[in-house]
Amino acid sequence: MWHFATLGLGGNLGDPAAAMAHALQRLDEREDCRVLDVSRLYRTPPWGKTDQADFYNACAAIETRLEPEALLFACLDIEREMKRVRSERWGPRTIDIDILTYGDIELHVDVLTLPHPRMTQRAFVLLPLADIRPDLAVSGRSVASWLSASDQTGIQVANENRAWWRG
Ligand code: PH2
Ligand code: MG
Ligand code: MG
Repeated sequence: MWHFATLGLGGNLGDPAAAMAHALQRLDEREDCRVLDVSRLYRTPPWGKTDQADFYNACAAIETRLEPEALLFACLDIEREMKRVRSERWGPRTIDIDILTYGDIELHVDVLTLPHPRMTQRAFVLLPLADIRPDLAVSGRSVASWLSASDQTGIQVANENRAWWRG
């Protein structure tokens, strides 16, 4: 049984675009995950903790046979394998892979909350997600509708070729 999910990727240390591309390729290589669509690549001002380098962000739509927690662990495995560096919450990191939505599941367990609890406020998530799934319903509104209510100040397209992540 294949399930539809969306992912948010980001990073602001080292070569984040290369790290995100590598992470998406690793997921796509798995026999239980298929990358369907990837957004454009964005350069975004840091959110939460503002005295750090700009981030690169993107979103992906995938199909997976993994259950939500197993998908999370697959993402964390890729982060670990890439020797993710993270110093503090909301601080600089080489790679971050977050599950944004999984089907229309609402889940609250210690390791994972779905939909991602802050995604409806963050333009650095909504803008790339609207590239690929503007009509996706999240917490009662479409991605496009959440996006129109969000603050997109300072966000730039860094690569408009949607194949940026392919090797
Ligand atoms: N991720 C964070 C904290 N702040 N800011 C931007 N622009 N992009 C991110 O991906 C990001 C952030 C924690 O995951
Ligand atoms: Mg995150
Ligand atoms: Mg994360």
